[in-house]
Amino acid sequence: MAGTVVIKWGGGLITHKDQLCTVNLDVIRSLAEVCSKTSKKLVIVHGAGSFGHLKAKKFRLTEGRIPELNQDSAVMDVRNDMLELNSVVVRELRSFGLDVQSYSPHQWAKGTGAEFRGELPLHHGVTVVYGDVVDDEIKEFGILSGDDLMLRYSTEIADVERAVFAIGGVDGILRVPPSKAGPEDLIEIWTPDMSFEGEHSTEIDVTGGIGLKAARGAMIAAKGIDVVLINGEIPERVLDAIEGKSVIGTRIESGNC
Ligand code: IP8
Repeated sequence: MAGTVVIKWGGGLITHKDQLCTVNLDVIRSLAEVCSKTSKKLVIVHGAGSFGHLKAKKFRLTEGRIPELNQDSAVMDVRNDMLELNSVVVRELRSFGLDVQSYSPHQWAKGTGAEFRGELPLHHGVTVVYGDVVDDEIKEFGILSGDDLMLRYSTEIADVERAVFAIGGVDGILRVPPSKAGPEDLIEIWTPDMSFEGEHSTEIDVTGGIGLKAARGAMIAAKGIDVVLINGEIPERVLDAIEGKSVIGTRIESGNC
């Protein structure tokens, strides 16, 4: 039987990141089509992009409850916005005939970061989860990143063959910021002792951008799971990465840590 591949659809890939709650439907459709072409069992983790980060940033939701801010409606809004993005992802996957079940983290996960609590839900077909606003025992609520879901799914469920991070706009981890990079700046094999100058739009992102992906990727690789980071805008690369074929992108290794 085919093994499982855990794949992240980055939020910057599937949404227009600077326009509030705007999906990139062409990309979602092309990713959904790719997913219908593999016999691997899939767990899809999608990011938030403009459906999560902008409002979460404005109302400082990563910090948890701040009494002087009125955050309750923002918590509800971001959860609802994420449900809307998730419904597009699920609809497009189903339109290619896939048997999909999605599980909203605010209903089953508690706490944020790599150590969040909750039993990982799994469907016998395609499982979908996503970065979300979750309850937190200390902060009351917080932002659980899809990158932490990637870590836990890739290392805790059975038969995982590899983890794939599909991101937007770049071919992998680059030595210099994307705006200054040429093809020679792609890091083909990355280990945590290597530095890179990823562009992280802290004015938009509330989670860790490419740095968090690299860090979580290394933690996954440390458990013996192959990890690759690829440009999700190129469908052939996404399929090759899922199938474990050689592909343009960055392989993440754990190094000596
Ligand atoms: O885009 C963030 O998830 P990520 C989730 O996977 C929210 O880091 C709601 C901002």
